[in-house]
Amino acid sequence: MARMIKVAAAQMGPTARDETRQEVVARLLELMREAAGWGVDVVVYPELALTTFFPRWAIEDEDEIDSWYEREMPNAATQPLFEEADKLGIGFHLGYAELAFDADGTKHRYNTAIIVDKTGAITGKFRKIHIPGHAEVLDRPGQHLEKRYFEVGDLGFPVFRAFDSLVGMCICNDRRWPETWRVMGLQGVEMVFCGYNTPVGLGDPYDLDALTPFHNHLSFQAGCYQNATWAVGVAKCGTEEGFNMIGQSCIVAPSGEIVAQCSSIEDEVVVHQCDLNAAAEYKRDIFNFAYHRQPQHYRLIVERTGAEPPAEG
Ligand code: CDV
Repeated sequence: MARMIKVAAAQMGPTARDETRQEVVARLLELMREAAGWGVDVVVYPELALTTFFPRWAIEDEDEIDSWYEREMPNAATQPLFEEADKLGIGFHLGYAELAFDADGTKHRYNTAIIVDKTGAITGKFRKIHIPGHAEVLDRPGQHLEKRYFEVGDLGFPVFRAFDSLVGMCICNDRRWPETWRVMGLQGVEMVFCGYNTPVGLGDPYDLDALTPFHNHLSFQAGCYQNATWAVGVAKCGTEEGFNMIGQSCIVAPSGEIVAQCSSIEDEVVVHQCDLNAAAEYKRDIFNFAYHRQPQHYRLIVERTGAEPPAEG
């Protein structure tokens, strides 16, 4: 018997630096209502969905830096999203910059995503692990300064029971790393939500712009296939404050096939009805980890070939 979950990738076009949270939330509400009209169970928004991609700038003023982060979730600006989700009976996934404080007042900055259920309650939280880019400004046309603004997430890659399925999250650069998918795959993940802001044209000396769209889909398709899971990959894209970011938001099946994809670089919703049993079939057969995957053999390979892990640095 089919086990269905209907998902929407709610891609966002550019967000201006001076766009308020309220203005952004109005866009998110419109996307949510469109998804609800399609009878969707959960709508997936991008990484850092509430603001422009501020890590492209080297901001010095602490108060200004703090202004890009959310101190609590929900808060006054985002509360309407939670209320609309409850009213429409739709879940959502939202990426945002999070300011967290220890009991002693120590401040932490994370690139965070949450899962919200159909009653508007937060049921899962993830903090980005693979923080890309640099902390210091480089001599090149564009910057990607995430290391300046975010600590490495401290929650691992948990898998949650949500929407009658096992759901995991990763954020943007996390999707490029096989261990991201495998850690969730080992927990039986059936559906992965991943928002991204992927720039092109920064003038990186190893500029691979022409391959960036290919690597985006390659990461999702390989991760899904090798770990027998669905994924929803959602971009914030287009020309934002003069910088270009790829679109290509997609829904990917456990076969590795893209079953839905955005065609614009603007706000756009694509929908797919996903049969979780398609994931179960791959988990039962070719990617039956318990049956076929034997980590003790990997150790033997290292011992017999004398292979050493590469040196750090
Ligand atoms: N926001 C990101 O994590 N962006 C990275 C870029 C910098 C490579 C990405 O993986 O798309």
